[in-house]
Amino acid sequence: SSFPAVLTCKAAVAWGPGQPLVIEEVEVSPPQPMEIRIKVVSTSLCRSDLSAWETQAIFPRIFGHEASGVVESVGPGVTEFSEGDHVLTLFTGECKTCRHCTSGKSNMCQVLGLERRGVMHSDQKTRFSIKGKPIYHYCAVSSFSEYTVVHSGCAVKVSLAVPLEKICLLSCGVAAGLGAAWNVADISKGSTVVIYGLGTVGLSVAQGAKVRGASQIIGVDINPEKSEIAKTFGVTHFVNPKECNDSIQQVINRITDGGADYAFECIGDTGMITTALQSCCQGWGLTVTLGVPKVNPELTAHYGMFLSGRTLKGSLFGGWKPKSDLPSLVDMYSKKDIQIDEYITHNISFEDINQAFTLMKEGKCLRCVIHL
Ligand code: COD
Ligand code: ZN
Repeated sequence: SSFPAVLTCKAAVAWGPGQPLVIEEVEVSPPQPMEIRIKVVSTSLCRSDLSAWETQAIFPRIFGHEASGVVESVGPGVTEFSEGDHVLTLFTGECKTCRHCTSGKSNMCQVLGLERRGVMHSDQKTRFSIKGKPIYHYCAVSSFSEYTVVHSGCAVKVSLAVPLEKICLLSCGVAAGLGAAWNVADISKGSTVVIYGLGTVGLSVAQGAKVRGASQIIGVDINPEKSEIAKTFGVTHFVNPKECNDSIQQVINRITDGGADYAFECIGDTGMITTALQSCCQGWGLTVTLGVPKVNPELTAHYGMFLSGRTLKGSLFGGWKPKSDLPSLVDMYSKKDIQIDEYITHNISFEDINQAFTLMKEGKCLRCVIHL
């Protein structure tokens, strides 16, 4: 096909922190070497988009990193994708050649890892502009746009048979939670699990624990409305810290006879990591962190926590190697081995994208899928 040209499309632009997004006409450059341009089909709002929109300083910007779409054109050197392929975007990529990608131990790609400056990995420039003025990216994905450009290592091809408007959730939240349960913690049958924060990420840890046959799955959340929906994903006990007279760790230690086998932090609050450590058992208790803290990134924990044999383990994207591993999760979904649809509490049209931000701020949704 002929060399792709600049195109113009609608994108939801954030002009400043916390300011409602504005649907604007943006210019999207052609894919550069080893990049692809994607027509976004569906994208969901993740808590990290909301946090970055509220707290970061890089503007104007196009958020969105949990998305599915169809390849519109490919840049020079791309052989892995062609026009019409169905893809999921990857907020942390996989180059398959760096030390981490070849280690067999890590998904922290050194070339295409989490991008924090709002530009493309290859040239530190943007592929979006309005009248020549650059519009910054988010996590090198920026899916709140009808078209976006990503590095070919930041997308994965998926079967044409699965519905793109559902599997976009595998691009971040659902996969992150399942991976934390299966890859990072490797939950064993009959074990006890406590999960702090019952958003899509925490409830995906719950689903992962249920699939592994955990005997108790305790969910902790300050939003009482999470109690009912949590059962759908396998949560057996719901604890609301606001309704406890004792400390949360005391409550968990009582329910589990001395602490859970595994604790997961899915709130993004470093104080909760200490509580999580205190609520897993001596000897082998494992605390896994998934959340990115918005404030106070430093941890405090008594050394006794570790002296008594507990472990604290960090993770990004559930330890999945995104390109190598996501197709198998898509297969599991098509065989109904994992649930995704149940996390979609709202379907929203692109023009109404700000509603998704409001719903998430108010704690009234799990995932809002935005249809472009
Ligand atoms: N105690 C108990 N529950 C709480 C508390 C508290 N103090 N504060 C908030 N909660 C609950 C909320 O009521 C809510 O139910 C839940 O915690 C958080 O859920 P959501 O829906 O807001 O967020 P998620 O599930 O989409 O994501 C939460 C993370 C913190 C995991 C997320 O923001 C994050 O950091 N993502 C992973 C990091 C990452 O990979 N980032 C790169 C791209 S995402
Ligand atoms: Zn995310």
